[in-house]
Amino acid sequence: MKKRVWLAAALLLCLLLSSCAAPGGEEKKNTASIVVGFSQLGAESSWRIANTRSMEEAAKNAGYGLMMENANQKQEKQIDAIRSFIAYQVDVIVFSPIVESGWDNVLKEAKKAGIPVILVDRMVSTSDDSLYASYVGADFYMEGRRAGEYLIRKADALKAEHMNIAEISGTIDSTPMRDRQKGFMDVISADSRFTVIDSISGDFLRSKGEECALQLLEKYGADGIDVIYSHNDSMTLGVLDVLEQKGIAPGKDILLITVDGEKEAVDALKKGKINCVVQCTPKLGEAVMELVKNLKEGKSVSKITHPEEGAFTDFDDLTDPSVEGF
Ligand code: GZL
Repeated sequence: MKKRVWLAAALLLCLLLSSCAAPGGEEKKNTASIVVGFSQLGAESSWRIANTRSMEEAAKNAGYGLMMENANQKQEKQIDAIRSFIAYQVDVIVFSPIVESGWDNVLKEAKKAGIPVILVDRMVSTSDDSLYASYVGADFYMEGRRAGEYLIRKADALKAEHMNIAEISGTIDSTPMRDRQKGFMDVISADSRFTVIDSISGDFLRSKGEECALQLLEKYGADGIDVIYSHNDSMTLGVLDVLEQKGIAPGKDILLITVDGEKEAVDALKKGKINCVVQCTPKLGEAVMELVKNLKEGKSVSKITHPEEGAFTDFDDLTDPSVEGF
């Protein structure tokens, strides 16, 4: 009798185990078998940290494996990471190129290995756009235009006859730096009220934003600068600290225009210390993983995907709950 009971239990166990391997189990196994190699350029700003978090959460929610390498602002480390993803034969390579140039060779290696590449956040400059399947990220040119359009509106409201503008740019040769500068200049350069007196790079870093502010104040004095246009909040917050240390009222004595939309910057806007925060969402992870899914299913994908973005300014009702940072 006992033997028969054991036998029945063993049979039941086999049936249970085999049902676990049923379609549900296979589906779970299949999606978990998709591995994404992600080369993140660094952790230089709150934007970047939020972007990394978005990628990690989206991969987890999709059930994909994520191999992430942080390049700490070094292009050569990104190239090494991409090569390791090729050697590992990941399903898709995703990366945020720290600068636009110098990627053709490694992207040709990925293409030869038959591994699709998705660009997230930043673009590459290449004559062969078959080297990447898709780009997901902001339209930085429009962000720059929004900054310029705000300044024209502000100059009108202040009835300003002339304004000296100092630009603190992001990482040289990066897509956000190039296009935020071009968009801004395309809007303001025809307006004789504005003179861009200087443009120096703060590399998207808060510490370098502070250094740039000290350098500009040393060179032009507080009275020689009416507006600072800074390519990201981290640098702007560094500028804001320096202005306050020097007894200069940010947002009043010197207008501050910034890009990203992190919470600390939006809070400063609400306190009147920053005048315009152009939004640039870091939450790109879901869009990237949707592209991964479509690529693996052999579906065609759009070459470029821009998220919806806008700007918060001191013309807005800043008590509105929708005015918030990431
Ligand atoms: C923009 C992103 C920029 C952010 C910075 O999409 O590439 O890099 O504006 C970040 O904060 O360092």
